[in-house]
Amino acid sequence: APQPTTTTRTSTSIIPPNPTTLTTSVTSAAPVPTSTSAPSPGTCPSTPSGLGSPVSNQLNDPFTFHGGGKVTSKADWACRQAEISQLLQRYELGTLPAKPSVSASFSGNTLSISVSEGGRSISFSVGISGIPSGNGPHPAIISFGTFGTSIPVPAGVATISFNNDDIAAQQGGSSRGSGKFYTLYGSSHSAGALTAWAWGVSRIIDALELTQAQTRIDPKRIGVTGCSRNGKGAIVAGALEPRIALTLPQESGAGGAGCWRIAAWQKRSGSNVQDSVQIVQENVWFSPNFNSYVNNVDQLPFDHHMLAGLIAPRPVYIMENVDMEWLGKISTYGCMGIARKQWQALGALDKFGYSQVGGNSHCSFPSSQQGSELSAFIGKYLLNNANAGNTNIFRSSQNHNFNLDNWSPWAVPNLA
Ligand code: MCU
Repeated sequence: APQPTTTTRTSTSIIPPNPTTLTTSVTSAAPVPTSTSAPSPGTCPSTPSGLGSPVSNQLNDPFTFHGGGKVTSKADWACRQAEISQLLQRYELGTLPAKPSVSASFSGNTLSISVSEGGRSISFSVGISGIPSGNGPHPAIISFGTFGTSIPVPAGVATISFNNDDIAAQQGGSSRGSGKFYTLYGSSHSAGALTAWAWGVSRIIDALELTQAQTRIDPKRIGVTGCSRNGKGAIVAGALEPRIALTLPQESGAGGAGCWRIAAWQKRSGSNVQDSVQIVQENVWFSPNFNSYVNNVDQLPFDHHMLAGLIAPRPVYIMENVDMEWLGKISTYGCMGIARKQWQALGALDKFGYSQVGGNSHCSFPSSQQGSELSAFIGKYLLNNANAGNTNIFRSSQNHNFNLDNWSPWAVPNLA
């Protein structure tokens, strides 16, 4: 595979054109992150407004704050994650609303969820199947899409079917602003469908916390999965909701496990990849705010290795495909190979899996990923079986000859 040339990869410190038009407000100190390693209030550096620098076609340094300071501890990392989340929301995903008021009831395998905010309310429900017998509490996997999950869920783990399209429609450009999320927050809310779905996943977990005695589901052992467009949903939900214990995106491709800059570089050399320019024309997965940046992704203060890094050090197992360039075979391999450095920094490589194989049709689960990979992740991180197998995985069935270090010219600190 082609590599970035040094001449086009060394631009640094270029101030983006018209920075004032890109700046909405000065953001004060980052909100206190909700991850388990959250530092005490007031300890995070403030995030300067604007896109910052450098503009670069290499992948951004996750270990340097937007204001320039270095990440040198776990507490810094939690601050940096909160900052990265804010930047992703500001320029790409749209705003994730604060927790609204939620009530829930469980009857006949249906969990009914009512949400209200600012005088408006909506309700939606999810089916829970395969709840094991016994008091538990038992783990569960939230599966995007109404037609069941495409990964095999083992006995002992329930499946929660999430009709994500009901929360935010994804029927092309005309579905912008449709769905229950927008009924609640208004059709011009900045959130794209991915953010709206992550909000829906959070409300399911709120509801599980309220009904644990009835559902017998453990809200602390919840996985999330989905394939393709719904795989993008799964990785964004894992990134934005720290209560997700295991993130399992399948064939999420561009806009999921793929990096914008890698796809843009491939596109420049004529490859038929899905890139930022095309994806915002195809569907409403992202905020309309992202449209201003899709033609020059090099100015973004993040890429999707940092979306994935919002999960670190929680466990993630990313399943991808080598058969179709459109699905981001190189952009997901490079992006996640570099994302992995965040788990490395945290001493948590046993919580990172990336596995890329071919020969299966899109979204059908290949058996080569089951026994020693998916089962190991679910066994260890949802079923609490420490001996479920190796979960330090980074592999592709193809050699892409892609130099991960050339794309990530920054040091990996030891934050463990
Ligand atoms: C990989 O996810 C998407 C892809 O981004 C789209 O370009 C294509 O139209 O659909 C894929 C998908 O969701 O397939 C089910």
